Amino acid sequence: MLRWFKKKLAGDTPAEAPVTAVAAPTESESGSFFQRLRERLSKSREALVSRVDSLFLGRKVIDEELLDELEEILITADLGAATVQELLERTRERIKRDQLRDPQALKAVLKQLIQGYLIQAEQGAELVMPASGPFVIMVLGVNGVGKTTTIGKLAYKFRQAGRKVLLVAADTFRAAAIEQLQVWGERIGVEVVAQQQGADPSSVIYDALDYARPRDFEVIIIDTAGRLHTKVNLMEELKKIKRVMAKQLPGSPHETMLVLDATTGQNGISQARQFNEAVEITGLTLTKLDGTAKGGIVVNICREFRIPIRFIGIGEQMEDLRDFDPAQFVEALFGKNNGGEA
Ligand SMILES: Nc1nc2c(ncn2[C@@H]2O[C@H](COP(=O)(O)OP(=O)(O)OP(=O)(O)O)[C@@H](O)[C@H]2O)c(=O)[nH]1
Ligand SMILES: [Mg+2]
Repeated sequence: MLRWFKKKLAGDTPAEAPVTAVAAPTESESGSFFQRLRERLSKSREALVSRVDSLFLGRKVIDEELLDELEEILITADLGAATVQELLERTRERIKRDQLRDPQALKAVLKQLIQGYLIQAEQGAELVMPASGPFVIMVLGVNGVGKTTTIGKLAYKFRQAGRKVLLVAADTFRAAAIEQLQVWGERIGVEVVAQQQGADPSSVIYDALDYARPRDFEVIIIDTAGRLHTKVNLMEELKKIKRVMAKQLPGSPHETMLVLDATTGQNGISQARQFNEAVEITGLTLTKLDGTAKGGIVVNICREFRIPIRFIGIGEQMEDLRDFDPAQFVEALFGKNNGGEA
């Protein structure tokens, strides 16, 4: 849990050190934890792995026809055309090199290649914590993807870890956005800084950072609007917010987190591209992986952007935000029984 900041928040990491440590859950915790993840990913698993299984059932050889059908499954599972092409090319190389004949071996290769994409996106992307002062996370994404909910869940995680958290309601555009954050704040027991609807988001944030300074907040999470009058406005607004923050608290935001809704599939790719061009995204959260068959999008995103997925949302409850762990994710998709089995 809280893999990427646990150490620093526990106060035992040297300043400016990358944070990598994981607090390992107990065996029974990890068992039920993993089962829940598996359960929530069941639609994606059906769309990808169960279909691959039925394709391979009873087949003794790997031939072009089999590969064609595999291609179709991968495309349908939202891995994206370019990713699928590359995946198949690499698969063909492996078949040739290792002289693979057995479709089951092909499944293992597929799993390995997919995991490779997910791990690759994580490399060199460790979060460097500030030597002192609060850790500031700016959360963005188009409307309805789950920003505010993710912030609530994230704040809950930090609270569970005993951290002093401040939420900032910088979505001043949408009616009820401020109250929604306040409701989360109350539910979790964390403070929320807000002004009236229509206030300038940058000045809300400015005041919030001012407020936080003498009060020893350890984590500040900022909610932003998903929609303004135009998309250009939104991007310009976000750029401005970043500038204001960097000036007031050098180094912040320490994390610019884009939230993407997994159910929108390939659409998420173009959102990531646009936001990344405007404000340079440092981490992703993928929401609504429960109840969607489009989980393959995770692979596509990792291959396209090399921006680490920090968290995945697998439900609407407070506990339904998970650290994204490539090995665990692939296991939950491909695995038969529990964490240990392939
Ligand atoms: N099933 C499921 N629903 C989710 C998840 N994350 C968010 N939601 C739901 O998605 C809806 C929109 O979530 P919000 O957090 O309000 O989204 P937002 O990005 O803040 O939206 P705007 O403020 O309008 O831009 C809510 O009904 C959430 O409960 C998730 O991981 N799984
Ligand atoms: Mg919101």
